[in-house]
Amino acid sequence: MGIFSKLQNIFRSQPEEVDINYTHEALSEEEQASFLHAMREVPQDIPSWVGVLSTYRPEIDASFYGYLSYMLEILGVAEEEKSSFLTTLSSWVCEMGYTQTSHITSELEYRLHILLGIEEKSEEVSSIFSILVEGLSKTRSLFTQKIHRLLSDTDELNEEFWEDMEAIFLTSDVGYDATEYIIKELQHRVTHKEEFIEVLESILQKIFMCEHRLVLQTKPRVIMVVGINGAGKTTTVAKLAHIYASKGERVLVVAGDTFRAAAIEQLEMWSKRLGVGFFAKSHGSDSAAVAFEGVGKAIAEGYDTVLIDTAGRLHTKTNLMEELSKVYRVIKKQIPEAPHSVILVLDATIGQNAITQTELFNKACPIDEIILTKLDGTAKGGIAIAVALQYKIPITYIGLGETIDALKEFNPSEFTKVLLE
Ligand SMILES: Nc1nc2c(ncn2[C@@H]2O[C@H](COP(=O)(O)OP(=O)(O)O)[C@@H](O)[C@H]2O)c(=O)[nH]1
Ligand SMILES: [Mg+2]
Repeated sequence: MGIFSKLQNIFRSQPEEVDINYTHEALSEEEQASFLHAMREVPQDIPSWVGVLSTYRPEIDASFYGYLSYMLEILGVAEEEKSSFLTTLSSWVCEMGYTQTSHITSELEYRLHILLGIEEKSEEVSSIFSILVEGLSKTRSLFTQKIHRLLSDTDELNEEFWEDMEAIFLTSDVGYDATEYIIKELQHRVTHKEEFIEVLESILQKIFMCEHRLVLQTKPRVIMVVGINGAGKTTTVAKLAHIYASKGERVLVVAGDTFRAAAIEQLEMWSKRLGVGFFAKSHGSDSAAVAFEGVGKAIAEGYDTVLIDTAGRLHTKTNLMEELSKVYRVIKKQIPEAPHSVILVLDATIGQNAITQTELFNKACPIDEIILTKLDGTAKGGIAIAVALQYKIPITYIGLGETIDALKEFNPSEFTKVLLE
């Protein structure tokens, strides 16, 4: 069925009764009408429909399936397809232990794309620059607009101006130390407000240009990904696997988060989808052993790149940091100069906590790169500045969404330009 007839279905007068397992708590007529109305109001695409569903049912309960079933009905999905879709989805949700709709939106969208046979539209915004602009819109709206407003309201660069400017930096999560440093530099170098943006741009660019540690690259290249639970490690491993695989490399992903059974499955699902190698042991096994054997497999089977996902929390009383440094050490037993890179994944929405986390993880195993995730969902992109300045660790990529291609190489001058535009 084409998209056109699906749209027609949306606009047809009244849908028939939905009666499958999950809808025994049938929606009332009012509920149906209101949902149908909401579906009609939004742009007619999968992410928007899933958005409506998630507004109506933020929690995955029986009634969530009722609404989802009704949504599929509206979209004209045949009865049999619909019930098999709901059965597989609900057993996946159960296995993964998800309870919030927001946690499954990207998976749900992916499955709906397949079910409805609609092409993914992720390529629509082709230029990286425009993706950046879009992804960083929340950060920019706060940070940049405030700076520009203050500049236009100011005649002379007096004490009051600098205090107001400092407040803008602090509320954008640039952090106290970084703010102090930047303001001092600015006071030193800016004499007319016309030069302000240009000077700030050059200060920020310099902050972002940290030296990369140079490591002799043998094959396989071993990359270890660390960070707290929910930071976006597993997703980032998948995104990186996608980047390397698209360059024609043979990639192996290793499920080192043995704490959550769901984490292993999540990675396995990504590996299947991306067609990259996958290595895991059972849930609860020693993550250092998983890393050791994973790297062994990569050597034996001639992989180009190994990406090792790790836990962000442990079920035993063992200290997470000890566990990570053990993983780090056993990798070296396989290849002395590995891991070639330890990547710390930081959720940009956590603001100043990122500093504490960097400190902590850096003690467990020296961090070579930082990837900032969820910059699409925060007004606190200033944390990038704080982390880069404080630790001199390069930010190499930024996460701008949940889809597989929403990981962009971090380019200091581009990032600064977008931030200050
Ligand atoms: N909006 C947004 N969500 C992200 C990004 N990266 C990861 N996520 C989401 O954050 C949640 C946690 O990610 P996950 O990879 O499981 O985190 P982990 O516990 O560190 O492995 C998931 O719902 C991801 O889809 C990003 O760049 N932007
Ligand atoms: Mg994970």
